[in-house]
Amino acid sequence: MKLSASMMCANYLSLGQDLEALENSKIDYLHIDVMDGDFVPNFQLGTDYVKAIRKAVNTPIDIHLMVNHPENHIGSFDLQPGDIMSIHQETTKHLQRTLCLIKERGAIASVAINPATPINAFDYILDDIGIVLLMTVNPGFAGQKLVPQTIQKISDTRKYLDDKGYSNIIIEVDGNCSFENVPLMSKAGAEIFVLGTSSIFNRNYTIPEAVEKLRLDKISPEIIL
Ligand code: S6P
Ligand code: MG
Repeated sequence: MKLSASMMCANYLSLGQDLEALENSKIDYLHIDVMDGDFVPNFQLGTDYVKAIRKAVNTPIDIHLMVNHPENHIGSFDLQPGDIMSIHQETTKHLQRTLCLIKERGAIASVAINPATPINAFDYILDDIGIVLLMTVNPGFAGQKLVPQTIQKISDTRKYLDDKGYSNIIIEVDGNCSFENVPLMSKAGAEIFVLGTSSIFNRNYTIPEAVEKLRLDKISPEIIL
């Protein structure tokens, strides 16, 4: 299980403290949502934000581009080996070409799809990606409720990938990854979880408490067995 902190849910007024807590809690990725007010009805983080975060911490960065025509913007981002960059299948006519641009920059290329986009969107690009990002809410906002049928979609995707011989491709999930939903998503086959207001940026827990709870809740079924 890998944990990716959704930075649009961090406290902007004490960002340094949140970053320190995330690094001390050994969070695996910092998830940076980039929104263009066009593909999604919201504006969020940009290229300077990525640069600033990069200077502050060593944690790999997981950039989620929710922008139309991502092919025009890959070069604007500070990408390092080990980072993830996800682009939405719905946003480009040049999916395979754009994935190659990401790989050329040394990052792990990933394709994201909305809850209603069928998983055959991944056909013919499986050699070009390391990760698929399944949206478990409609993209644009934090604090939304899970689209319930996406749990089945996670299982269907795992089977689809395995049947095609791509067991190496990892499933990341984004949206309402709560303490209750993460074990269900994990059981269905998800391995990277984007964590926002439902868990690590939840007022009832500190960041280290939430991270510990997520890791324990995930392993507790095995302990019981
Ligand atoms: C949503 C965005 C996400 C959210 C995250 C928030 O469009 O891509 O990364 O920031 O899902 O988490 P939560 O727990 O508030 O749903
Ligand atoms: Mg996201």
